Amino acid sequence: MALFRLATTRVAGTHLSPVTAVFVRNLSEVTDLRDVLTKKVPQEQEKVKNFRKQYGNTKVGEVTVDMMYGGMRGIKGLVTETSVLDPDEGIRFRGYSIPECQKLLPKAAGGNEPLPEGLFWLLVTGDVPSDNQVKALSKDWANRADLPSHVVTMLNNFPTNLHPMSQFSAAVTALNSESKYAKAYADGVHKAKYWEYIYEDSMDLIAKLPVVAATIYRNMFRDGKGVGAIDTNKDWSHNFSTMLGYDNPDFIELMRLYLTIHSDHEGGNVSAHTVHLVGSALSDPYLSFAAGLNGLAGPLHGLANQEVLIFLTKAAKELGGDFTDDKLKEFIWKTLKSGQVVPGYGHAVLRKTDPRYTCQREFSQKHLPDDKMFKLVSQLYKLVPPILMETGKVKNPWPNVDAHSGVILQYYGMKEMNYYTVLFGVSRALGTLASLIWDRALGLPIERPKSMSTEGLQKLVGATK
Ligand code: AMX
Repeated sequence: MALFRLATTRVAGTHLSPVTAVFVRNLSEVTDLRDVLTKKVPQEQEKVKNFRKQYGNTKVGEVTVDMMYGGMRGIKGLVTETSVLDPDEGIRFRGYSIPECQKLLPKAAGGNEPLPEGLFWLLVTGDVPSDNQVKALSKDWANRADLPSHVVTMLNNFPTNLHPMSQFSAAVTALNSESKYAKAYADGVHKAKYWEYIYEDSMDLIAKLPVVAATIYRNMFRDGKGVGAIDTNKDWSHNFSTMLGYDNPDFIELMRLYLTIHSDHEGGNVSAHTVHLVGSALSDPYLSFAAGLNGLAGPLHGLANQEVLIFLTKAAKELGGDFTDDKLKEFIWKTLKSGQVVPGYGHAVLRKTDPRYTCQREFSQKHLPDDKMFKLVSQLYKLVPPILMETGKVKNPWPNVDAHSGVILQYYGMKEMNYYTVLFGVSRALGTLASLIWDRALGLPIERPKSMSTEGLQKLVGATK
């Protein structure tokens, strides 16, 4: 259906346009993501309003005492539009599985992997974007990538023994000097307009993250002489790879895949939930995302990719290259008996092999089939699950995303394992910020679940002491 839209004067962002009449045939031809959202937001607001009016008091589940002590597993307590995680099937981004995204999302010229720009468009709008829409997004991000000088100075002054994730989160926090949302809030903007500023901040932040991340990498592991200029004709992952100092086209393809698959895993995981929670206090996207990064930096969450490489390196050292099944089994049992987890295995929701693991395995089978470390990862895939099952307590013995990513990065020369979670963080911005835009568009309130003391809970359930 043809639609006649009167573009209003932009209130946020750098590109203030005059009031102009724009003829738009359908949304698939609109290359400005904000224009698409401007059309979609009122429709979604209406949908949610009507749904809540009709079903607002309908019960969706029960809460047990164990759930309260058990990390709130299984409690349906959040609404996240961007993706849903099925325990058996894995993640679906706006309804699309990873193989479907690999097939449907636009690729770079000559490339096979999806561009993360396309995934972001999908997460924000629910629509698979066209090539032109993705190209426009690449350009938009490239044009927003500059860092303020105080953040560059800050990054250059960090001691090299400060973990890259701490540097990353601190720099993102300091970037909030650029927040258009914080400024608009201070100026008394109407709450109906919050999402527009959250959108602008999110776009700016996503654009700047690779520059921050690459600066950390260069400072810590290379000569620290800057990351070079952004090429506005290149995609986000290409520019990021170049800034990191990697120009192998296969590495760039890996980055496109990596930054796509690590982006989102519905709303309850630590990083996504944290960004949502902090954002609900109307903290700006820089502060909210930095908080999420601090959660991602935990070893049970995003730091697991670093932990996996430490685990593999330790195994290689202790076994002296003697990777017989028996020796490896012994090593796994030793790890478990010393009270440690096998990193890269298990999941709070998933109950099968993580499709994010599977697609990295397929990438490796194509690009590095003979790599020694890849073979070790494959051998562990065979050996770890039966052992974890034998413990009788691990609910999901299968590998997650982090079991695989490190060995591929090693193969291309990125051997600095304590840096890996930063890559995860760059990607995680796509999902968490797409959600944050919708949180404000839907006017979700400050988050405040009820907590109880053990005593209160005992009274509530009528427990005899
Ligand atoms: N190795 C050893 N023990 C494990 C285990 C593993 N990989 N996974 C689970 N367990 C243990 C738990 O520690 C728990 O032990 P406890 O009863 O003595 O406390 C028991 O099995 C039951 O746990 P669960 O219900 O199966 O898992 P969970 O939902 O509590 O935790 C997770 C999920 C991911 C934290 C856990 O599987 C784990 O620690 N895995 C290793 C770390 C890892 O790979 N994290 C990355 C996850 C993906 C991501 O967020 N990036």
